[in-house]
Amino acid sequence: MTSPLELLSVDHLLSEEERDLRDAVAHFVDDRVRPSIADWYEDGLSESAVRELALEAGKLGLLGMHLTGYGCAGTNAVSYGLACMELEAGDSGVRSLVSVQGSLAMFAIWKFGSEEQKQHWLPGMAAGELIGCFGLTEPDFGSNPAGMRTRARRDGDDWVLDGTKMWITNGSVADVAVVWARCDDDKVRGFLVPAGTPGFTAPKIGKKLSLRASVTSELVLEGVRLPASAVLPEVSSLRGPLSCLNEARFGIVFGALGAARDCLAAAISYAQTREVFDRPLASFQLTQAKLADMALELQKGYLLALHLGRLKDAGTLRPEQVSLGKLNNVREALAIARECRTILGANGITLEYPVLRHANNLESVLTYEGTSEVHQLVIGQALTGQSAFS
Ligand code: TGC
Ligand code: FAD
Repeated sequence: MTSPLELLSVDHLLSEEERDLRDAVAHFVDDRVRPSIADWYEDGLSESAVRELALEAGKLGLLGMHLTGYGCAGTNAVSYGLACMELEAGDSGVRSLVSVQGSLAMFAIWKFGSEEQKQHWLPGMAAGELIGCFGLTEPDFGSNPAGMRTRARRDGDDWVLDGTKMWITNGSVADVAVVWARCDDDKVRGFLVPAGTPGFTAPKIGKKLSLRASVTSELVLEGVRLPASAVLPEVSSLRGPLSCLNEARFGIVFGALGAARDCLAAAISYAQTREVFDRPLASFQLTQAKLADMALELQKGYLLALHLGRLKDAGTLRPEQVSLGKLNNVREALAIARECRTILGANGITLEYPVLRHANNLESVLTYEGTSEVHQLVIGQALTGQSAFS
């Protein structure tokens, strides 16, 4: 039998170093995520578990791993993608922790921060001793962050922030929040808001049916006074947060395939042992057709991800290409997870198997980091030259 991701021998396109790193992350997921994930999902991941996971991910060099300096591992983009794939094979929530820390919070500081800000925050964040979050979305402005109502006004040398951010991964756990706000001059700037700053609270969002092994929060800013040194000096437009999104979306292009692969492996294994009409479910043509189509989409997605990774490493990856990858791979991963669920019948709805957990998670992944519709419109703009957004 051939494993679903080896049908096309795509692994031959990886270097030995990339394969080694991928295998190390897979071991971490086997040891630290798989044994506990059903409980984390059922109970909701605790804040102390987030801290433990962050420390372990830091030890493995996974946080900000594709960044250089300041304690970051400085791997290539493909290695970062492969790590995301293995983490998300465990759970999308675990991959989210690493994405938000490395590609959003750390990348924002690394790319747009002052030298002092980088020295202050990045080494601790790379080690997982300090956790960051990224506050762009607001209750009324998700797909259209340009409409944000969070305001930063100058008061002498200080800045004063007011507003609310919504759906912020790790908001209640974070030691520092990167908050994007519109300023008096109508420009969008990023601010580093340390936890515990007066006027800043981060209540946890409950009753989630997806991404349950991840902490999601609101950020409330009421007259939050920050020194001049809190602003990220190197960007003053939406290009700032949108550049960070490119990084995280790239990780998701690989990550979603990990969730899909885990579902497919579970479905193949289940179909071999489950007897229906006195024969293994795997021996029926309809089942094999489902498995073949899913394996095909998985391989195509992997080739796409790898191609985008090589473009990123060559420094030529464009945002609309990331959109192609995120749109296709998340959409197909969700379709695969749902199809695998059918193969498991009633067992497929339990946490004894990973498939519905992955499918539920992928509903969030389909929405965050740009919904499928947003990515269709980004691609549409590249094809036609016409923006559907304005
Ligand atoms: P637009 O007028 O086109 O551009 C404004 C400025 O931004 C620049 N830009 C980009 N820069 C880098 N990368 C990109 N992908 C960029 N897209 C645009 C652009 O050049 C311009 O720069 P400048 O210097 O001239 O000012 O922007 P728009 O307002 O029309 O919006 C375009 C749109 C809709 C595509 C954008 O707003 C968008 O991507 N919306 C989706 C929002 C989103 O994805 N939010 C995600 C929040 S974070 C999150 O979900 C974390 S989930 C947790 C996890 O990852 O696990
Ligand atoms: P809306 O923008 O209201 O969209 C609703 C529907 O309208 C969608 O189907 C959308 O595609 C569609 N739509 C929007 N515009 C158009 C259009 N022009 N044409 C056609 N259809 C359109 N955000 C952060 O900033 N930081 C985080 O850490 C973070 N973590 C998250 C974690 C989770 C678990 C979730 C679920 C979300 C998270 N988000 C985070 C927020 C996420 O980025 C937003 O939910 C996402 O950008 C969509 O925004 P929205 O939910 O407001 O949907």
